[in-house]
Amino acid sequence: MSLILHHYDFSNFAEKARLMLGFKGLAWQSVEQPPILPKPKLVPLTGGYRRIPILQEGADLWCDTRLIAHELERRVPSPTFFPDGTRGHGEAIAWWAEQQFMRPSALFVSGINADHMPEGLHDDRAKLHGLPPPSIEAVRAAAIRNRHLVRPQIKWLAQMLDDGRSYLLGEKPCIADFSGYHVVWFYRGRHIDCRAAFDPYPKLLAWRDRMATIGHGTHTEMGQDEALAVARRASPAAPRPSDPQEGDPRPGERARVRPSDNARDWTEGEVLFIDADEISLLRTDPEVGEVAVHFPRLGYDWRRQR
Ligand SMILES: N[C@@H](CCC(=O)N[C@@H](CS)C(=O)NCC(=O)O)C(=O)O
Repeated sequence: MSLILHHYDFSNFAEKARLMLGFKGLAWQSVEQPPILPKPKLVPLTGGYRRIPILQEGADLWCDTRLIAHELERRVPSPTFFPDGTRGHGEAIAWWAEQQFMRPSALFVSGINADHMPEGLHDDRAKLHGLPPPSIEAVRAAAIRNRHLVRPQIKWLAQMLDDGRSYLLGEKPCIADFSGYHVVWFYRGRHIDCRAAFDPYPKLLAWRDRMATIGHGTHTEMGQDEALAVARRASPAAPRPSDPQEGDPRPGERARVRPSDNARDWTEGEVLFIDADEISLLRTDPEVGEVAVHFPRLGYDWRRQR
């Protein structure tokens, strides 16, 4: 297994992936990608998909940390992200954390740090969500509005730990912990640190520190060109048997996929694998040849390509 993670330091979703790799005790190769477009050494691999992190092995690319979690689980079942009795709760809490708790947290932290974020980041993120470039005043004002959206959600997270349990759903970490943790992690280490938001909740702080000790596993640096060369030298792995759902495109048909939350750019290709949880497209790029790009179904749209 030779896993490559495309990421950048301050990406919280990347922090989730790094911690998941650490939890599974994996060694991986680290490819640093830019936090804003253009991403000329990433897009040849994924087509239109530009988000971070991406997991690569040879000529296979997994988009989205939900799918990355399942892929890592398939390879290294123990320790599991889904201890007995936690699966439904774990996935649902993860979905809440990443779909409801994350965006106001990002707007709050970036708003507080409006004057100190990397050049071009506010414009890039607005564009990512289909919005015009915001004024610095609008970014600052968003902090205040979103403070009121994050407060009750921080409290929910703290309340999950009220009875003294070590992790959100018991004595072992599960997928909910990884998904809640990276949102909390995002509050740290900016020009203006926002971690004081958690100060009223000592059990939450102890949980956060417990999660941090999982670490990132062992990794070595790899250049962007080398990752492209790895893909070029390899062929996509043989897919598992597909299980198309009603109305789904069949393997061999052409389709396109993109995140369903305002993302503009589609990844296009031939369906290689499809079931209720995943859709994989085979695409050919002049720089890397044939690659398989894997997406989760939840949170992503697809269309048939005529
Ligand atoms: N649902 C995705 C979300 C990934 C995501 O939004 N990542 C952010 C960075 S934390 C991103 O890529 N933002 C745009 C960019 O970096 O170009 C996942 O779980 O991987």
